[in-house]
Amino acid sequence: MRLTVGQAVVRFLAAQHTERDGTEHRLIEGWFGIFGHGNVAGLGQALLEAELTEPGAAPYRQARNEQGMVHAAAGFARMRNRMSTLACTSSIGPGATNMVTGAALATVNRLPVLLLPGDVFATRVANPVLQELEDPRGFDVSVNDTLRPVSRFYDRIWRAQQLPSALLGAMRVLTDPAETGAVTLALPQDVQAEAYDFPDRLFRRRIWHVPRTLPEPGALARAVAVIRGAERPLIIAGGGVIYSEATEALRALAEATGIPVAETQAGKGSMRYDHPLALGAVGATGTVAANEFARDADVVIGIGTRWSDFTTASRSAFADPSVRFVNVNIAAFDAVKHSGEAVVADARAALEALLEALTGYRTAPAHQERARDRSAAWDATVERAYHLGNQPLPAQTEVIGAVNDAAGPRDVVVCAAGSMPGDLHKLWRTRDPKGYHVEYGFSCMGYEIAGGLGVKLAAPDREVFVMVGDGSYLMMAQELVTAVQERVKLIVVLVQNHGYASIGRLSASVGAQRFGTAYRYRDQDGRLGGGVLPVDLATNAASLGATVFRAATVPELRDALAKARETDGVTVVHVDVDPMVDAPSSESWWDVPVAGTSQLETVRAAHEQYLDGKRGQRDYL
Ligand SMILES: Cc1ncc(C[n+]2csc(CCOP(=O)(O)OP(=O)(O)O)c2C)c(N)n1
Ligand SMILES: [Mg+2]
Repeated sequence: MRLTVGQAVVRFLAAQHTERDGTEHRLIEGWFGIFGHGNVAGLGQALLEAELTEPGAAPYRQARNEQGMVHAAAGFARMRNRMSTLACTSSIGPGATNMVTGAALATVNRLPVLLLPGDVFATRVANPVLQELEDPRGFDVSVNDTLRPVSRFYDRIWRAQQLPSALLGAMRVLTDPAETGAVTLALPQDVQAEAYDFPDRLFRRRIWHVPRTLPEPGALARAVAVIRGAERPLIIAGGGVIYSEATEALRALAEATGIPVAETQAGKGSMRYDHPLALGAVGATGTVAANEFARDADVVIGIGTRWSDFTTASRSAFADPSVRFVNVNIAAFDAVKHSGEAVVADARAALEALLEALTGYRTAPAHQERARDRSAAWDATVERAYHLGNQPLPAQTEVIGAVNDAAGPRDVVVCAAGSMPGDLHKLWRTRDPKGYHVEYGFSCMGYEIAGGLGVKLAAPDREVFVMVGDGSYLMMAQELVTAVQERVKLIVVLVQNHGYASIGRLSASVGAQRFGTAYRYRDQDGRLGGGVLPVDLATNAASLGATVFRAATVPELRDALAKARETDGVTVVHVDVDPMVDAPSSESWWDVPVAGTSQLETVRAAHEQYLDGKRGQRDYL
């Protein structure tokens, strides 16, 4: 079949599917793209042709920023448990490098996204082309090489003949649960437009089977032996539980064995918040309940977690000197962490195998009663935080409470950076495995709205509440326009506290006096300590086409959220909060090194405290 490389890519991707448990999905459900000379005549032309001749085969959407479109694809893929994603095409140069942050986010979070940046001429007949960075050391280097370290698969198609093997290699990585992340195929702009006789077989319908890899019997037996010897075991559920649709299997195992469950950021929602064995969030942004169980645990069973520093409280959370780990993970890389008994397997398959192999094992009733007791006590803490009655401005925890009350059981909360992810991790009452979507692998300011757009595209039947701070909003709000254009319904809760409250708090904790973290005018003394800036983000959102409600009090906020539910399109609910009111403490720690010497007393005091914290840090070897 004679096609351009661009046309071949579009046709090939439309024929790719995934399958798990007998259900098929389209792998690439659609496209985002921003056109420039690097892709307008190649993929741009091909997408037009597809839209005109085969509607639905390759639905195309505009974006406003290439980073934003990759975030949307990542949000989409996460919402679909990695069975489907979106393709993103960019021009060359800045269009391509704008995708680097999005690619890193996807790879850190192990979310499949397919990136198709344009690239410089393969023929080099007129180089340097516009936006080409010339490297005197070699002409095969381009800015797209910056995507290489943040991609799990990267190839550049210098010749049309290379396309079939590159496409097949890309699909394998996209659909492999252990390897997935950003996948990049760089497409030189002349090659994109070049016609070539591709074999028809390339375009046949293909199904990529996503395996439920079974645990190796020896590994399972070793893990079971460790668990059977445990008196105070704790399960830590990570994102793998949710991606593998293993939440029912997890509940069954917890109930059969009486092992309580704590959750990472990506794993939140693995258990309903009100299950008697659910301890909620663990680690630096955890609940006091989960952190108490973590401190005492003799065996910690991680399922689908990569043990980030937030989860382990920088390796201080698990304090029993002889604590042992069991790690169920599809990626061997994660399964061997903390010298754990490694069970390299699909989470659901492993949980089902553990359920059978642990027959007869049960924790002491006191262990289960303590779990019920501590999680009930934490929920009372949450209830108080939801209804603080702070004056004159509401506390952020009250905003979270109002949004939680406004959200139905299946609705989704989306967030990524600032002080809200930690507060949500502790306080959000999750009732559905897909109801909590906080990107905290990369914690990327600017993910919120773009990612929320992807979430809503993936789950149009759920209400999506995007919670975004003023700092993140100012970094990337432009995909609001994409949502307006596509008539996507989004409810954005814009939490204004005039600066980086989270980093202000962190700065104070390292003795750095909130330096450079508030949005303030420069004062007479030359420092950023003047008045609050006259920034009106509600008007900004309205100017982008959103319906805007301003809420000054919690009752007004609740009212605005109810109205937002009834409003089509994009709604932004703007609320001012008091940045100085903290969420309830996690009674935990996070390792952020403090200056070892300073003329400032605040720093010297913080350093003493830091050394104190370091004493609780372990190596889990
Ligand atoms: C792209 C990016 N740059 C910097 C940071 C570091 N950072 C984390 S939170 C934060 C401030 C976020 O401000 P805002 O959205 O207003 O939330 P708040 O802290 O006020 O709750 C910064 C600068 C980041 N996470 N991402
Ligand atoms: Mg802020």
